[in-house]
Amino acid sequence: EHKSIVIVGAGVSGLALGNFLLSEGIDCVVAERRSREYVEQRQRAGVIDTRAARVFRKRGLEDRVIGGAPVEPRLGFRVDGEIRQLEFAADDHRDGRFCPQQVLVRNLITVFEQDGGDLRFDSEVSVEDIDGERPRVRLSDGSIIECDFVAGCDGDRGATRAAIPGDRITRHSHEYGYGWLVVLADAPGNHQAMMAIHSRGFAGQFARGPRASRFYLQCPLDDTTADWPDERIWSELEARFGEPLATKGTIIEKQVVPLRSEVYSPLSHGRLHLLGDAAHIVPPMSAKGMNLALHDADVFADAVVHYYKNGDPSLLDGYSATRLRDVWNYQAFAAWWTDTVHDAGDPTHRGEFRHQVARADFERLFTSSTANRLLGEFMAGLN
Ligand code: RFL
Repeated sequence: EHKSIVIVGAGVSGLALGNFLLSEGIDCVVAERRSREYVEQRQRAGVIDTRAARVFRKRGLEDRVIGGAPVEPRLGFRVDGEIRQLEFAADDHRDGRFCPQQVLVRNLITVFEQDGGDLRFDSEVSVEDIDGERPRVRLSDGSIIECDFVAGCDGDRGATRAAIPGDRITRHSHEYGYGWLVVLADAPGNHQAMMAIHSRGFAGQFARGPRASRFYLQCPLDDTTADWPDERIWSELEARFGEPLATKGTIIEKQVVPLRSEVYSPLSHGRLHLLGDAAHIVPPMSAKGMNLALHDADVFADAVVHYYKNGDPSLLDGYSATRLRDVWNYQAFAAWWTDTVHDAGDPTHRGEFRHQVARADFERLFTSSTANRLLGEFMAGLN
């Protein structure tokens, strides 16, 4: 069996890429290790930024793929219990959508299959000969697919990046030194986004569709979920927000995640190209993980189309450098924004100097239209 492109992983980047290539008539297959049910129910991100939404519009897929309410051009803060609304230029945010990741994923699967795409669930992939002219992909049922290029869209723990010899790829990483208790609950919020800057630590509530919320609580890296019984979660959220929660609901899921940034370089090796979490990780405070994955898929799809339509590999050859420029720009934003909202509240983690600097950075967003505009641009993906 031969395909032009084998896409490993049916997450956001793999499914978006599959749809982009299919709509251009390029023959591809998406192979996913997990079951369809598992992939369709995996709840993570919630915001499609303006840039990513415009990618779907440009490719004629906006109406079929994107759901959810428009992103409101404001963030609600509680700073030591005081209500502070941060407003952004509405134009930059008009096209963004509050769309839970699993809704986007389900829609991408539906559209791909309706349009005749080849999508194989329960197919764990390993890759061979990525250096050669004809890379091969082996599926868990024993079948082998030969291809021109492999798109590694298999996330942080996938098989494709692991197939690159260690001396041909470098991992650049940064640990922020704190974690988040990440909670998913059946609890609608009053706001799309509410965040607490507080001496007890950062807290956030972000809508995930009309009925569910993601809650985040800054916590020490060595905390475990055993340290966080449900009652402690609710009382700590209320202490940091300085007000009662609209609804508490049922906690569906909780986990402790360390906040970190990671970039791999280069993103291409032979005929393998990495996209999404396989290529880079951003801390969740930036809300860019899903969006960078979509931006990667857009740029990579253009490079592939250019190669097949014009016989010109230059965009594919430049894929890594093009994306790394953009990825570092968003890592810079993610690192600054993550440290700012944590240090502005918590003076203990990095000391009084960092605390005061972060407060100054945070206050400037309310007093300087230039600073405000820059944050708004990053949030919209337009910088
Ligand atoms: P995905 O979505 O993880 O998909 C990778 C897929 O590859 C499959 N796979 C394999 N398939 C075949 N063979 C193999 N050998 C395979 N190995 C793995 C996996 O089963 C999976 O289906 O990666 P992708 O496409 O790169 O997309 C990245 C995004 O999913 C990720 O960046 C975001 O979810 C990150 N993220 C957030 N991003 C945002 O933009 N905004 C947010 O608010 C946000 N919140 C979050 C998040 C991630 C979270 N995690 C990871 C726990 C909140 C959480 C809690």
